[in-house]
Amino acid sequence: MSQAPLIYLDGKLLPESEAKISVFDHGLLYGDGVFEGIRFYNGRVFRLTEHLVRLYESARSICLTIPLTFEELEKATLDTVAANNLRDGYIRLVVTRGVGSLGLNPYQCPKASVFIIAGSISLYPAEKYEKGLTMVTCATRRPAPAALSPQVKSLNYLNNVMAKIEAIQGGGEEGVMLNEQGYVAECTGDNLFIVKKGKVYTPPISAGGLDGITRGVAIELLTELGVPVIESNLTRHDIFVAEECFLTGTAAEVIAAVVLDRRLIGDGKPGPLTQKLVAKFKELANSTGTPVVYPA
Ligand code: PXG
Repeated sequence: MSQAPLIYLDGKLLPESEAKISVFDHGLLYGDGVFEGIRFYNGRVFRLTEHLVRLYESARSICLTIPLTFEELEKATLDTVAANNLRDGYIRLVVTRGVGSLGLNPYQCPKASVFIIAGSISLYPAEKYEKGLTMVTCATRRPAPAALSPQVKSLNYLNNVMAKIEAIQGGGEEGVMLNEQGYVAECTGDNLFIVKKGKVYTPPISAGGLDGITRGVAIELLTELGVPVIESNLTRHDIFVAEECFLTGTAAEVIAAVVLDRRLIGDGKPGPLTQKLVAKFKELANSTGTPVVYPA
């Protein structure tokens, strides 16, 4: 990128130095808002419609009105990528509750704010994509759905941040998060899968993980490969005795996980099915998606 990035903020494309949110925005004061992380490859935005549908659903769930139609927001997203002349990268689309008073009542925030950043993200070091991730089981549990639905991709990520701290302090890159019952829910920003005897297992969404879009893509691709995918409750035991383990997420894409709590998973190397899936995912991501229209 040659010039300073342009950020979409409430209808305008602004240089980063001018793209500012008020200290009275409830997105900051209370984590009151929703977001999406979206990738684009080769000038096309991957699964854009699915991400926008999830954003509107998250917003609806917290009674937040996004002040743009679906089509307007889709256009703003594509225009932001085009304005930055990026072919491959990452979009952070954020809707905050907007400016209000010092008091958590969201009904005192007259208008939500929308901002869109198009840039890049690298979640794990490049060598981890070759060798696989080290995971640590976190003592921090995923919140019960009755506390806050895990399907709301809200601006309050402290639960995940605390789990990530535990993972890093424990010598790993990623943390396995359990639900209140002790079943695996997901990782701090990724969904988890294991391979055993030619079948793939992943926790059901009801276990407390986000219904990840990359998770859905992985299930589609595995089904195409003729590999059965079974949604079932998993415990740490299931990961310890698995032949392979991999994680999926927009930022992570598809990545092998080879260690849990200092124990090797399988032979401690990315497994053959994981590698096949990584290749299929790259192929799909680089050849499909909503095209960005770049300025001539
Ligand atoms: N679980 C959680 C809690 C997430 O936040 C996923 C699963 C995977 O979902 P998708 O739809 O992306 O396959 C996520 C999404 C980051 C980052 O900055 C994390 C995500 C997305 C974008 C950026 O770490 N996680």
